Amino acid sequence: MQSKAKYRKDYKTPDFTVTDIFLDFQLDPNHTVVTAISKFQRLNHESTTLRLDGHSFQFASIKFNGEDFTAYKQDGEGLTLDLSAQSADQFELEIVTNLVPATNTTLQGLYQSGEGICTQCEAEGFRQITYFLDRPDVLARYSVRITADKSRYPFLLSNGNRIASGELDNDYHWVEWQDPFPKPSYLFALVAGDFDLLKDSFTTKSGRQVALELYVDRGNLDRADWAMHSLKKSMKWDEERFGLEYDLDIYMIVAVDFFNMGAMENKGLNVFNSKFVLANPQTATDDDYLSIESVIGHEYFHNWTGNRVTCRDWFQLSLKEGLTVFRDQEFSSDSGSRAVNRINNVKLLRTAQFAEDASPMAHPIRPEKVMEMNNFYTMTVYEKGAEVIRMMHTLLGEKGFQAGMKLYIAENDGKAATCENFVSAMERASGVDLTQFRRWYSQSGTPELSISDSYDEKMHRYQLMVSQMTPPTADQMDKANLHIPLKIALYDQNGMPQMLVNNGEVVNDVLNVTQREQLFEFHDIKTRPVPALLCDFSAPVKLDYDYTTEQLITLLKYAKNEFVRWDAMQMLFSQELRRNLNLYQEEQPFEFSQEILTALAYVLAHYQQNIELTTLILTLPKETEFAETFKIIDPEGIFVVRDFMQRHIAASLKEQLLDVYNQIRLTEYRINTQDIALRGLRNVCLQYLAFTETGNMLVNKHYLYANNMTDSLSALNAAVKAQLMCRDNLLRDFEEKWHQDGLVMDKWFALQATRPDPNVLDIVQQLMTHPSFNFNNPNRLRALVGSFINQNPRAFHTIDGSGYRFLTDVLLKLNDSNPQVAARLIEPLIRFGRYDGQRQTLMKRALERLNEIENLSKDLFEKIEKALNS
Ligand code: B3K
Ligand code: ZN
Repeated sequence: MQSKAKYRKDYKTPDFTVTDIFLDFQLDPNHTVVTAISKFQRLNHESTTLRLDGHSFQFASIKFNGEDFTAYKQDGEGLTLDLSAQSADQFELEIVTNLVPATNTTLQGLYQSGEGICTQCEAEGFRQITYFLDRPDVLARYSVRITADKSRYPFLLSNGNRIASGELDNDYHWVEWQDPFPKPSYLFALVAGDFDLLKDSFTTKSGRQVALELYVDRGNLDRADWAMHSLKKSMKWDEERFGLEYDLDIYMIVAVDFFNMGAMENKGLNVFNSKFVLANPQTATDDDYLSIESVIGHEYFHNWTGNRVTCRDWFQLSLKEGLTVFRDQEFSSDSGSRAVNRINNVKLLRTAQFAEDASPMAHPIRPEKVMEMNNFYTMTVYEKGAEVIRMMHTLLGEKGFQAGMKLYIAENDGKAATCENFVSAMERASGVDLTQFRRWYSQSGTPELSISDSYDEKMHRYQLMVSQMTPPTADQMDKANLHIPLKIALYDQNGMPQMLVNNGEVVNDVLNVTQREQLFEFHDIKTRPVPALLCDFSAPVKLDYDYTTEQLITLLKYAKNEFVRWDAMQMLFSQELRRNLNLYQEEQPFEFSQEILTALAYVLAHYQQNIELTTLILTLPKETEFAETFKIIDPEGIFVVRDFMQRHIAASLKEQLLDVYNQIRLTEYRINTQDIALRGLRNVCLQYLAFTETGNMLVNKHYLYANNMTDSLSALNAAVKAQLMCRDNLLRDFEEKWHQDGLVMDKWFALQATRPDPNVLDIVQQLMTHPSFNFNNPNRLRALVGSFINQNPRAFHTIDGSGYRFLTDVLLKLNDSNPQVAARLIEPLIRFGRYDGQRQTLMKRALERLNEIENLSKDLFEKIEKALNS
């Protein structure tokens, strides 16, 4: 299907809208009948044709004001109604469609998940349910009536309030729902099934009682508490920090096993990937607990930023996603350690988002051109989008920002808004000029800041010369100067921060970089300072400043700012890797700087001052993190050098690592910041110790004594990565214990897929026939195939091309069953520009093979076309 691209500049307000819709579902997995009765309103009085979106169903009939209607044309993507004979501006359409949820493997529209039935409508899935004005600027009031077999589907859910229900013959029953808030079709949801239900309630700050209902598969009630706890915490936090209160009397969350992404914020009825709901100490790791809290928060926060104020068109997606990611990041930072959260978000941005900017899919956070909207739920729209919001927060301060939020919501509540509406509210509420700042919305690519400095000993004057440049991207050649907030600090040789003074006046630590080249001057600086640049990653840019090892070690040891300390270590690791990669390519022996080892030993010795930070500093960047610092990536070389670094650190610091490992003793498993931090540090020590002589014994014991998934998995990971003797036994034990639990087995599949063994691809292929594997379940697929292609770069990029052929075979199959997941998995293949000629040729050949198939989905087509034309 070669459908056309849409452009942001072509936006037109709709000629018609729908004010009310009544949906009747006669639910059955093999034959569902949907009757949609909508009240239409003509907005453009000249218009005589009504175009409705719709596809992938059996269309039965259409009535206009109760009469059979035949003046329409049907095509693969919709229905065009000829209304030239109809003069009324208000009319009713009744449309009947037939669906087969059981065979809908796309997991969009209405589909079967396990024994239940559910929907996923964002972005354009509602058109797989009925013909409709399936665009976010058409807001209607929904009433929904669901009829189904009662024993199979005792729970029938939809958005809003449950207003009526009844029993029918043959053990059928029905329920009617009404959502008082007008909403776009992408927020519609329906769920039917048999569940265990966890009930609770929340009293809002104005004293309203909200019923909270969490639906999980039968038998999973013991894994539901954390999600419920997180929901209540989110509701409270949004009231306290943003002054935003929940609006309906009920909030429901349903966990399903078959889901294309993380979760969906449907009004009053969130549908979640069970991965982001279910947790108990035996099945979930500390990281799982934290991501559940963050995703539950994210979807809840959408109720205001997304649902009450929605997007005018899909080009504005970052309006709700960037802002809501910013809000969930703040939620996590207020709950745990701000620095740790910041570091983890920056890691993600620097690897995944920077890589996207450097790929054929580069786009601004507000894209200009889209073929398949599902392809734009990206790192750029979400994560860079959140960085853009964060920069506004930095420029305006919390007070100015909250004033902007208040104004934005007051002006746009109940409406479909644009990114411009948001920026304009921020600007008017704070008085800060954001004219140049707006370019972040239209310019793609990762800006580069080159900084040099000079110090005048006599004058006690320090200067920073800052220049900015954004290299061209696949989508956009010419780049303009951006408004970049650059946060800095100046340390003296003893690590004391210096006051920033210019001509006797204290200046802000956030410098406004707005020109191609700019000079910043500081006075009364007594000795040559060590600059900490881009503190807290104050802008999503790459920094180029020629740090010496000594300067970085000073920052690592003494900087007040935790982020700066971590970032200094990242740069030290990078320098070390780069140096050794050159040696590797020249076939020279490796070297490891003694100064860096001493610095690491210093950090480890002071771990009690900041346990979490110690863990993060000690953690060697992943291969993919290192890879992103190169224009042309050598996957084999990076693996070999990183492996050397890991073994060298382990061997040099083994006594100290073992000491810390032994000092940390936790008996009971508790999920709180302190214990998570201690487990984290103990486990990072274990990962290194696995590479020493006592590794096998320690890891084996760690696994045996583990009373929680964090520790079990950490041992298993160490055994696999260090290829220990105990590995096969442990893997087998884990499999025997958990083979019936898909979510837990995902951890095992992911570990198998990231084995350093030379025959890992054979193992992965074997595992695709494992009884716990299911090709149609995106979680399983992401765990096994996704981990192999994204987290095992050396194996995926094997020079014989076997990794590429394997992925192509998977994509050929997925193209038919689930194009959305296929388009996610194709990403590493379209990024061939980052590899040597031989790999490039093989990767392109794989893409050409895909390009030749007849029914290529537009999800894959859009990406392949961009890649091959780049
Ligand atoms: N809004 C959904 C994502 C929908 C993705 C559609 N392909 C979840 C979220 O961002 O909260
Ligand atoms: Zn979201």
